[in-house]
Amino acid sequence: MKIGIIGPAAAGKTTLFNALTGDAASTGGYGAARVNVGAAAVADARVDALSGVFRPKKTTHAAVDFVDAPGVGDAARSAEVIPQALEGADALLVVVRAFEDAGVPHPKESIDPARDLNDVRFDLMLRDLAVVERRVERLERLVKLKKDPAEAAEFALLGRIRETLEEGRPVRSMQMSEDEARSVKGFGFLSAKPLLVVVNIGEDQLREADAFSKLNGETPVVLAAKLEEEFAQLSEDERAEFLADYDLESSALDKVVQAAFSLLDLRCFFTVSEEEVRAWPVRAGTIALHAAGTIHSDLERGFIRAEVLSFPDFMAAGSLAAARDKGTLRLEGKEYVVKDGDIFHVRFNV
Ligand SMILES: Nc1nc2c(ncn2[C@@H]2O[C@H](COP(=O)(O)OP(=O)(O)OP(=O)(O)O)[C@@H](O)[C@H]2O)c(=O)[nH]1
Ligand SMILES: [Mg+2]
Repeated sequence: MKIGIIGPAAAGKTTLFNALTGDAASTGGYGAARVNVGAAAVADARVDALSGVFRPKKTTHAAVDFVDAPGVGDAARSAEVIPQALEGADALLVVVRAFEDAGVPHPKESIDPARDLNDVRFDLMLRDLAVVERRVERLERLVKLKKDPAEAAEFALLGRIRETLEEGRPVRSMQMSEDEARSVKGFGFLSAKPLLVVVNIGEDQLREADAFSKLNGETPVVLAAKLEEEFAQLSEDERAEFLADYDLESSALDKVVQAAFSLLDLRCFFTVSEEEVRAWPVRAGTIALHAAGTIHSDLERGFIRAEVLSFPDFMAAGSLAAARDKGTLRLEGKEYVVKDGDIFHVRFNV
């Protein structure tokens, strides 16, 4: 799963990226058309508990990939670099700035997160409109010449998309059939992607964080990216003291990752052994056959059955053998819909 970080210049995108991924990409280089890529582990106490039981050589938490794009706003850059970096993203994370700092000039020379969020939404739609128009122009001639039904259908769909965008609504607000949704995916429309909003506050605003709990109809995650960046660089021992200093209960980074997870409607299943305990994120509604395929294509090809056990049932039994004896370990077929927290073992034959 990949999330693109976007927002106005100097909003703190790279700072948040560093905090999330534990990287140290250089911040403050406004205007640099540099794209950073990194991963954040998804904290999950269940994985830690399973790891405690199996004591595996390796423990792998689910991960979310983040792509840190340069600031939107500069027309030339937003037309080229940003879409390329973001087209493959499953969702977009918009960082808007609430922190005041005279040393960090805002491109619009005033601090207004609601305005900035609207600007970003607008930029995304504008860019999609340009994509639609280029494609429509090419198709218009083809449709007249060849009368190909697939092209005619695409032409009609693009017409609807154009209308939606011209009315100021994002592509994701449209009702679409499965086929239409698939073809829209191919265009990489940015306003079709789910949007997660982060308001970046200054450390002096921690007490006023509630003021941003609603922003233009969105429910953003409010955090101080610079503090989170510092926090991410600390050792376990130093962290508690750091949180106490700022009167914080916990880092907000988990909230960002959790919000991304629920935005994309992801569930985690687990595989367990002495070799590795691992969490696998899949979309809600994923069937056992496809879950097997995310582990390895051989498991999907040669799928026979899956042994499935819920995390609480496993912990209650204490071991796989005990769960089998108690009858809480079940056999499921290809069509079984994987649930969050399932422990999963595929029987296969290739
Ligand atoms: N005071 C203060 N400064 C911050 C905060 N967050 C980020 N900054 C600073 O703002 C500057 C810009 O931060 P970046 O993370 O580089 O911003 P960006 O959105 O990646 O900027 P571009 O990539 O140029 O669009 C850096 O000097 C950061 O240290 C904050 O919460 N408070
Ligand atoms: Mg940056």
